[in-house]
Formats: sequence, C-alpha cells, structure tokens
Amino acid sequence: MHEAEPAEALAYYEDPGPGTGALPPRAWWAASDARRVALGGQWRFRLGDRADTYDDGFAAPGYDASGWDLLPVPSHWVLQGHGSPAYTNVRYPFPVDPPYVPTENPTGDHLRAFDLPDDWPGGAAVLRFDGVESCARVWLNGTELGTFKGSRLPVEFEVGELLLPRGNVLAVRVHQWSSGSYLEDQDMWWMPGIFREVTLIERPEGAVTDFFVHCGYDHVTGTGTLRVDCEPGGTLTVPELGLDIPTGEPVIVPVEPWSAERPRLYDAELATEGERIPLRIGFRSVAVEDGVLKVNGRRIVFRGVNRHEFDPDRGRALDQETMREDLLLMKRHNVNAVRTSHYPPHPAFLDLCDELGMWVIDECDLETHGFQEVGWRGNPVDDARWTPALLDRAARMVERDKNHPSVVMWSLGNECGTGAGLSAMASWIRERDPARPIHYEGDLSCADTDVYSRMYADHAESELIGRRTEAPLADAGLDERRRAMPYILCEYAHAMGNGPGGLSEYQRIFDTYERCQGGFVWEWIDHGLRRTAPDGSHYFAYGGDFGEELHDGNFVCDGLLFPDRTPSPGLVEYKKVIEPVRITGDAERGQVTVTNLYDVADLGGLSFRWTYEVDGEPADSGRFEVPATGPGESALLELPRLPADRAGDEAWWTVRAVLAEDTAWAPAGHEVAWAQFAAPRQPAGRAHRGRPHSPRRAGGGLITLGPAVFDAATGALRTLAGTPVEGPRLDVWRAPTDNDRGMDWFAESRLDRAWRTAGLHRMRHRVARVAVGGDMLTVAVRVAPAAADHALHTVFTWTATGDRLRLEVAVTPEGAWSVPLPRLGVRLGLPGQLERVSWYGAGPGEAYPDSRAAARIGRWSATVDELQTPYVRPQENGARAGVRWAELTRPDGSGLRIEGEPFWLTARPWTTEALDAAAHTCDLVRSGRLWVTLDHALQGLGSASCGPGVLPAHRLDVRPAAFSFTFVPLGGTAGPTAPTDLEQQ
Ligand code: IPT
Repeated sequence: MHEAEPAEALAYYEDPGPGTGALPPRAWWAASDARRVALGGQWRFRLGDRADTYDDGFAAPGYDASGWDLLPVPSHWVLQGHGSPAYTNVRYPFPVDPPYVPTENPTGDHLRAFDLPDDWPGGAAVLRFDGVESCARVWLNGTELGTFKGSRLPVEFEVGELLLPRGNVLAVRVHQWSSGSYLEDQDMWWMPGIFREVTLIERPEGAVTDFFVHCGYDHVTGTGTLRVDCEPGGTLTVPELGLDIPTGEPVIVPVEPWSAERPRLYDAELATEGERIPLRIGFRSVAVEDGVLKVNGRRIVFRGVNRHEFDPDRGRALDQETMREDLLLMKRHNVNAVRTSHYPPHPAFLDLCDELGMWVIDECDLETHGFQEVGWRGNPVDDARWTPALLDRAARMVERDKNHPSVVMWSLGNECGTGAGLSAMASWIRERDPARPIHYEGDLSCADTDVYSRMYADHAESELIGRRTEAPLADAGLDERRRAMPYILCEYAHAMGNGPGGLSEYQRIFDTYERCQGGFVWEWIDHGLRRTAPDGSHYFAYGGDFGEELHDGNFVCDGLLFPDRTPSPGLVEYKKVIEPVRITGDAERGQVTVTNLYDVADLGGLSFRWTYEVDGEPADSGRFEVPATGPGESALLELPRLPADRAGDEAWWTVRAVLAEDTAWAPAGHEVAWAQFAAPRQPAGRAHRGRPHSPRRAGGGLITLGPAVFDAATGALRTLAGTPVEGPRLDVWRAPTDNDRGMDWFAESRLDRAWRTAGLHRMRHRVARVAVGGDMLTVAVRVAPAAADHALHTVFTWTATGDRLRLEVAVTPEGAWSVPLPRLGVRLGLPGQLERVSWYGAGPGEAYPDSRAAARIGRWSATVDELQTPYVRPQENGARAGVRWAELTRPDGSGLRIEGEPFWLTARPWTTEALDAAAHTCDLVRSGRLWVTLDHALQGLGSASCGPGVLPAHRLDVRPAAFSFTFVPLGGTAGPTAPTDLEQQ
C-alpha cells in the first residue's frame, strides 16, 4: 500500500472524487424550444504523452492553435491517427495503484472557437458534455469551468455569463488515465476522447431545471397513473388523453399500457414559463411479486442481449442511424431486451427503445474487475474515499434516464466484487426511484438487489434455481430472500466466434420455470476495429494488434453481429430459439399447434402461412386463419388435406408466422417464427440404372472402378470421371473454435489443447491394405498420431454401379481415447473451379449439432465463398447440416454430386490447416483447390469461451462408426469425359 499523502498532493485527475464545478445532474431531453448550439465538428487537437506535457496556456483567449492538427468531435483520438487503442478484459493496463495513474498519461488538448447565433438571447446557458473518456478539465474563454470524470455519463456547466457573441473559445484537456479509470474497467477497448456530443443549451428565465415523469399502469382497472414533478412548476398537456394539468398533481386515466411489444407512447408537452419540452409518455409498472418480475401485472421473459456501443471505425462514438440500426436488427431477430453493458448508452438510444419497444436494464458506468487480480485489495467499491464518485455515477445515470418507460431496472454496474459503496448506490437509487427494481450480479447474496442475477451459470444449475432448490447461502435470512427472487442470466451464451451452442436448452429452461425469466446473450456485437491489409482488403483487428504490452486477444470479438453489423449465424440461431410463437405440427393427425409466447401481445399482428414441399420442391401452399390467441394460449389448426401428388423420398410441411402489416421495425411479410415437420410418405422407389462394375488393375499402378480411377499402392481416389480428386482421407480435425479453445483461466475448458495433445491435428495415415475382390475395392488405413498408440482403424469399401461410385467407411477406434473428436468424416481435395454448391438438406446458413434450430430443410445454393463465415479470428465454420445430396459444380454445370445419409457438408477454398493457422481473415489465401469435408458427425460448439462446454448429447465421443456416400459425376453442358470412356481405358 502506498503511504498516506495529503489530499492536496492529488492532481484532479487522480483525486477519487467525481470532479468540480458541474451542475447537479438532471433529466436529458432531446429537444425543446430553448436554443441549442451543437459544438461538434472539427476541433484543434494536440496530444501530449503526460498530463503535464504542456501547460494550460492553450486555454487562454488569443492562443494560436493554428499549427495543431484537426480532430473531429465526437471521436476517440486513438482512432483518428493519434496513439493507439488497447484492449484488456479484466486486467488494468497500468499498475493497480489507486488512485494514482501512470506518468505516461496520453492527454489530448482540444480547442473549439464558436460564435453565437445572431438571435441568441443572452442570459443563462449550460455547456453539456454527453461523454468524455476518462477525465476532462474545461475552460471557456479562459475561465476554468471545472473538471469531471465518468466517461459514459453527462456533465453540465453553467456558462451564460462567460459567453460572447463572437469568438468564444472552448478548451478541453482530456486525460486518458484518471482515478475514474479504476471505475471503468469494462471488457472493451481503452479509447480516450470526447466521444459524444458537446452542446451549448440556452436556459431562459423559467426554463425547466429538471423533471421526473412518474407513470404507472394498473392492469386490474386498465388505468394509468401520471404525475410529472418539475422544477420550476408548470403544466403538462396530453392531448390524446384530454389532459392539461399542473405539474406535481397526480391523475388517473384510462390508457393503453406501454410494453416492449406494444410500445404505446402518448405525445405530451411539458411547459414552464421559460421552456416547452415535447415528451413521449409510456404507462407501465414494474414490480417483483410472488417471486416473479412483472410488468403491468404480467411475467415477462427477457430475450435479451448485452449491448456495448461499438462501431468498427468510430468506436463508441455512435451516430443515431447506427443506434437505430442496432434496434431494428434486434427487433427483427426477436430480441426484446437490452442490458446496457456496462455503462449508460447514448441517451438517444433510450428514446429509440421507448419508441420501438425494448425492455432495458440500464447499467451504471462502473466496473472494478481488475482488482480481482490482486485479491480485491483496495477495491474502490469498498473504500469510503470513492463513495462520492460512486454516488455521483448513480445519480448521473438515474437522473439522466429516469423518464424512459423502456428502462425497467437499474443496474449498479458490473463485476465490482462487493462493498459498502455499492450498497450506498443502491440505497440512493431506491430512495430516488422506488418504482424500478435494482440489479447487480457481483454479489451472490443479492443483499442490494431485487433479482437473483447470474452470468454463465450452466443449464443444470439454472434448472435447480428454476425449481428454487439451488444450494443455499450460508446466511439463512439472505438465502430465504434470494430464493424468493426471480432469476435472470444477465450474461449467458458467450457469442465468441463460432457459437454459442446450447441456446435451445437454455430456452427450454426459461419456458419451463416461472422463476427463470430469460437472459442476455453476451454480447451484441464484435468489437473488431476495421483495418486495411497490405493487399487493400479489410479485416478486423483485435487485442494485440496495436502492440499492447498486455492484451486479451480476440476476447473482444464475442458478439452476435460481426463488427460491420452483419448478423452472425449465432444471431440467426438466437432468433429462432427465442421466437415468440411456438409452432408444432403433427402431420399424422393433420394438426398444428400454435402457442403464443409473447409477454403481452396476442397473435393478431401475425399471419400464418404454410407450404408443402416434396424433396425440397414446392408442391402446395396456403394460409391459416388463426383464432384470437392471447399470451400463453395455444390454438389448434387443421392441416389442409392435399390431393395425392407425385412421389418423392420425403415431404415437409413448413408453417411460418409473418408480420401481417408493416411495423416500425420491419415490413409486412417479415418472418417472426416458423416450424417444419415431416409428412408421412411412401419413399419413391429409386431405380439406379446401370450394371455393377468390378475393379480392375490397370497399367501405371492404377485401379479402375466404374467412373473412378484409384492409386493401386495407396488406394486413394485419383480421378472421378476425369476430374482429379485428392483423398478421401479420414478427417477428425477442425480449426478450433474460440469455444474449443475455452478460457485461459480454466484448464478443463481448453479442449483444443487436449485435442492437440492427442495429436488430432497431425494424424498419419498408414495404408494397411488395398484389396481388389469381387465387385469391390477395399482400402484399410490405420489413422494415428506420432508418439501414441491410439488409432482409428478405417476401412474404405468402394463399389460402382453405372456412373455411381459408392463409398462405405467403417471406423473402429483402437487404444485409449480420452477426448471427443472434433469431427468424423472424410476430406476430399477437388479442382477449385467447382465453385457453386447446391444441396438438399438443412440451410441456408451454417449449423452445428447444438446450434441447428435455425437451419431448415430445403434446396439451397451458394457459391463456395458464400459458404464461409468470416469469424474475426478464423476458425471452423460453414458446415451445412442434414445434407441428403449436394452438387459441386463448375460454371458450365459439370462437376460432382454427392449423396449420403444426411451428412454434414463443408466446402472451402483453403485447407483446415490454413484456417487453423490464420489469425485474421486477411491471412486466408485461396489454395486454388476446393476442400470438401463430408462428415458423419461433428462435435457441438458449446459456450466454453466463457461458460459451459458442449452438453453431453452433443459430444462426439469416440466409438465405432459406419457411414457412406455415393459420388455421381455431373456432365454439364460441356461436361468431362463420359463415365463409359473411363471404363474402356
Ligand atoms: C464477464 C463480463 O461481465 C463481461 O464484461 C465480459 O468480459 C464477459 O465476461 C466475457 O466476454 S466476466 C467473466 C469473467 C465471467
């Protein structure tokens, strides 16, 4: 511990206090009739490498900064060519020495000159900063206004008396590191700067200082309660409700309630003597009752995401279009809730949540996780010197965001351990806003909270909690209290890289136990920073790409969206798993059951359509009339009786629920939910014409069999109808996913290590036997790694009929296997000209055993490029599930057809080894070949990059296996040699 030092020895940026000079925090509103001057745009900027590299003379009027660089505001200077961003998850990138910060403390001096508009009335005005990381000192026209910390929180200064009609100079000195940095250890890039707006706002005489809209909804009477407290007093008008009332007076009126599903807002106006503010009011009540979190008297279920603010070019300096885009993407993917991890978002985001409908847990800008590295010694939340800063942060969040119906809970912060400072925040918040429950995850005793919140608890434990039979807390009183609380997973299903797996199993728990009220996937978007490779292509950078001394690599890329906001397969899966309508079909009985899983809405907003497909081809389609079905209710529908149609191997019903009308977030026809179920069917007898061939030893060390030519020494396939083929070889390796790689700090989670130790990435293939006998060619291969005696004994049996070449593979494990296999299949190398893949099976997107709910049976087609999923750190991807047949073709249509029992298909322009070796997408270089893996089985994905691994049902344990494929050459318009030619060779 450092020696006690006198308080005056602390520089303002190291003082644990919140700052100096600011006005009391208050509500944020987007607009009013008071004038505003937006102070964004090009500012003058210079960067010093210490807090005191330059003196503060730049703040004086007349300072000539014309030689400085220009910097856009809002922005992070590290993304504008000055210094670099840096990423750590838990660890502070500086010594844990609170409240001191390193002498090397990048400090950006910002200068902006501005004139007032000609009609500026004079008088009071405030200067508002919506977000500055991490500490600033501000001067206007040479007068110091004060200092502040709290990066993602607003601050205002009174400036009216300092303003000049022309030539005002605003000077802002921003330090990257401050005492505030100890409170802002969120898992994200360290990116200093003025990253949200700076605004000058006129405060006319009698203008609103602050207001608090208290709105409730009584679901029994159908009435809303409304009282707006305002300083100074004034009037509130709500034309639609015929209200024109003084502030401070409560009224009760019949209303339609607000919810995330029906975000009913009433336009209103708050008027005081000096200001008119347009408001949008939503009536809703939040409460924990009988151990359940309820809104407007109904249990709600979070189908949520943790949202950081991120843009691959602008960092946390988001524009309004991006905020709206996030919400539209969420709504279109059935997401109904956001935890604003781990700081209050831009205030405009919450306006959009009110408007479009989203349950929000608003989280304070607070995380002290890095103290865990030192046994929580010196944790600010347990050190009274920091309590004023904690209370300041709580107040700035609550005051700013208190008027949003979308905000249904306050969260104290994230990963701070425990301490009296957190309790002080909770008490203050309860006092100020008793109408919202309080959330915090880091204290298992839940002493300060109203909900039992956990992160990454596995399925089994969540199920116990759901039954209220979890292991007890030592303190009986706290245990009883916690056991009566609703349970939410404030983080689960870590969406890093390929995954998460196991979403359906979590959803089943949420659907089963009243106490389990859903969760928030970690997290919404990958924080990859866009960079340009030497060849001009773009890729996304992650931790370590900026020369950081300490970093946590690609752990910063763990979102459901890629950095450019392209939905990942994980988001498509999540959309399916959380769909608000469950459709199940029973084709034998001719019935479909539709269950309404919305929190409050009925099914009137959806229309239901069906299609009937035979072997993936549409045969018939129509619509259902669905009776009024309230939340929690089900409707039974009759499937139409179809006339007998052409024969086929299989037929599927698909029932889809789509938006009946345009909404604010998607057009009519947008698919919300769907299901498929198979129709009972007599398989069509399939006559494969042609006679069986016998393998023949040909000259040049070759064996021919039907359309195929093999190497007589190795038994490897050489050509198929003239097309050169490499392999097939038994393949058990995949480029480990982030979930396979597990967590650094938890050895058991690191499956990829166990795999590499077992040698699965360096299997050798010893040809034991190549035998020609009767109608078949048999090749026996022992597949095993160096230095070990465990092996997979593999027998390939080849037969051919007409132009069809059939392969049967039998795998028998030998020796002691202690790990599951990544995959079990065969790999083929084919000419790179085979660039289109069409298949009948599950699609259109990738799927894995524990993430395949979103893949539906049909006929699909994609280029090989389109089959690749560009995970920011390259890894196993792109498998298509349940493939009955696939055709790999050249532009002229020639190529290869592969049939099988439903198999997994992966096709890529590079090898698994190249994929495994790549660190960024730009490292992946086309090999000129097409590498195809046909898998009998795959290991699931799990969520072990931060959470539970693969559930037992989705593990690929080593055991004997047998599977088969049939290869058929496709001629195309200018196809290769006809199979009969080969036979004659
Ligand atoms: C948890 C954090 O709350 C979150 O910010 C993020 O880091 C996430 O993990 C992983 O990406 S904390 C973890 C140690 C469980």
